[in-house]
Amino acid sequence: MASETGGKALEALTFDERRFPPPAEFKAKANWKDESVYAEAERDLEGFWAGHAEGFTWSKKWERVLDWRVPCAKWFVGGRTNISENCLDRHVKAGLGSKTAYHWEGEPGDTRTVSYADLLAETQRCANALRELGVRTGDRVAIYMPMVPELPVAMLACARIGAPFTVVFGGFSAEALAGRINDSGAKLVITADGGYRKGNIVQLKKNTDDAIAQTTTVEKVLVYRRTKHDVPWTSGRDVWWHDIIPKQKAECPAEQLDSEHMLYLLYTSGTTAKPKGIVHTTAGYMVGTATTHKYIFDIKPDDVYWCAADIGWVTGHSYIVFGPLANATTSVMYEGTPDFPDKDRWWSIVERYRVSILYCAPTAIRTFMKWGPQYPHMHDMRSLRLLGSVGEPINPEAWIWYHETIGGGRCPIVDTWWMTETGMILISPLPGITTTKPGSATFPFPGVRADVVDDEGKSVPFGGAGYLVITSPWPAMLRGIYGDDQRYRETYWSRFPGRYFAGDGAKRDQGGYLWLLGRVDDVMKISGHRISTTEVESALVSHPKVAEAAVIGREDPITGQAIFAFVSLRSGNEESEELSKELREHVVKGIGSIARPKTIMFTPELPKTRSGKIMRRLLRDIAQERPLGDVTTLADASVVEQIRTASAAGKED
Ligand code: 7RM
Repeated sequence: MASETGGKALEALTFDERRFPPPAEFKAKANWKDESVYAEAERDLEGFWAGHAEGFTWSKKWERVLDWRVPCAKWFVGGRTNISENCLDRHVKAGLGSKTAYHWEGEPGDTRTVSYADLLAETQRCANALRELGVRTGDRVAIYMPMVPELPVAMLACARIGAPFTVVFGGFSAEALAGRINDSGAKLVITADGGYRKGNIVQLKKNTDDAIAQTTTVEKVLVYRRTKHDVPWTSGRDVWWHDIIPKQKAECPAEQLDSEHMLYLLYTSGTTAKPKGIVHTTAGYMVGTATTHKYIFDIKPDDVYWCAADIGWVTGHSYIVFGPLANATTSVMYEGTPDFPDKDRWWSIVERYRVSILYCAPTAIRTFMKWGPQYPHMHDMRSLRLLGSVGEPINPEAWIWYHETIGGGRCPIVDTWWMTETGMILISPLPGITTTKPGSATFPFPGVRADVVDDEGKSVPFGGAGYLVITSPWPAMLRGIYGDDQRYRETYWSRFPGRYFAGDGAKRDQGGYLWLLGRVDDVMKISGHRISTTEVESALVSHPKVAEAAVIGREDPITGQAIFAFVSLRSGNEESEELSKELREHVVKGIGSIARPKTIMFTPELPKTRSGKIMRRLLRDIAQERPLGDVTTLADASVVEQIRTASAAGKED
């Protein structure tokens, strides 16, 4: 144990009472080492962000930094720029063409090294091909691809011609893809024959075909060949990547776009069954992701940075693609799972590429803890100098394990809080400045303002808990929900007028440190993936044998939360193991494998209040086998007994 605060005296402290100041050697070289940066940003928030925007290439400089009419923000108003140009051309022009952008590794073990010059050439060819396929500025493109370099290429090519894209995670089902194509009105889908996952092939092309059968807007399908297995083909509509891309010119000047031009849509779960298309625009997103990436991860020219998320989630958009490329970073990109072919795959990658910065989710860390330290210990991981965490609260025990076993006790940990909607990290330590506390995301990034408020919206004094709100606009903030302005206003801006309501509970300790406590709404976090209870419920009740369903997230030691579904059947149907399996697969078909319920409990009735509201608190208590709280508002008290009996009968898998 090598933390500066380490030593015998501290061993008596519980995990979360320990303090980790930045190691002196780290601080000495840190991009930010002086805490005056907080006060400076606070003095002139717009000036602070404008300062960070200066370094980018603009074909027309902005006239005003911010136009804020609650809840509509415009950043760098009047400016014209292109994020693809800023991520690629700018660096190649500066002489970095031969620098590696991605060390890519496929799950089967194949590897590719992609330089900035390669990425620029391929992006320009792809952009020209998109145009040949009829895509114009403003047209939407859906991207449903495995983790191959052609995925960032596709995103950068869309950005280059100003075609907003929506990346759909490869683990989502055909149904889920269809919903996103329909909502966005995409006219092109970019996909692959398949992708590798745990040694199996994910049927991306087949799912795409099944999805398109439920849509009307798609004109062409561009297909990258990854797995080389036979796939269904619609001639006239489907086009192979290798037939159209190589013949394109490797020059395609970047379209100069308004700062507020829509860059992408990313669908995320809210409290209803229909995912929201979160709108992100160009310039503010670029400045926000690049700046947070540079200072939170302390990026240096020779770093090898690895964000182990999937690009299908916002973490991959902001911190595998746009943030790192904007900073000319060398990244590792890995296609597959951590246990293929064996449980040391990640650590083998860290060793072989000399990874210096690793960014991943607590659920991964807890999985590695469960597998045991022998796997990281098989490899030389002394190249690591900084670790990051994202996606859910990290429990202090996992934090300490990460620090000791992965970081060798020498690497600061940045616990980064943010959301699909925020586009960029908003709350995080600065590794050369902040003394961290395991389990706390610490403080808002400079230029970001947050508060913890009570039900009335009053700021909670230090030491108290409440709801997290963001009190000033930030550059990468969402600009709306695609096609649903009303829902945008209601979801984020109506609970505490003028302030952004994140949907997370938070505690602020006496030192002002923020501790995120998880969602306060019906959104679950399963292995860091955001899924709404209503979404799973509606998938369940779409099964002909299901009368009613109630879904809750039950605490889980590895995945944070696990999906627990209470199901009552239509009369005439028998509960059985088989039906339970069938229902699970039904949910997978409707949403994707990430939403497969871990437990299905059949119950004759669901507990409801007299007004007919399902009592979720009670269901949570039952699922977690806690003593039941107040049941006096129940319409039918015998229901609890019935569920208890069902639960005693052991209907879990
Ligand atoms: C990046 C991402 C957002 C929700 C958010 C939180 C939870 C994310 C942390 C965290 C505690 C963290 N986007 N969350 N990061 N909770 N500490 N460091 O996850 O849109 O998919 O989810 O994730 O509840 O509201 S997301």
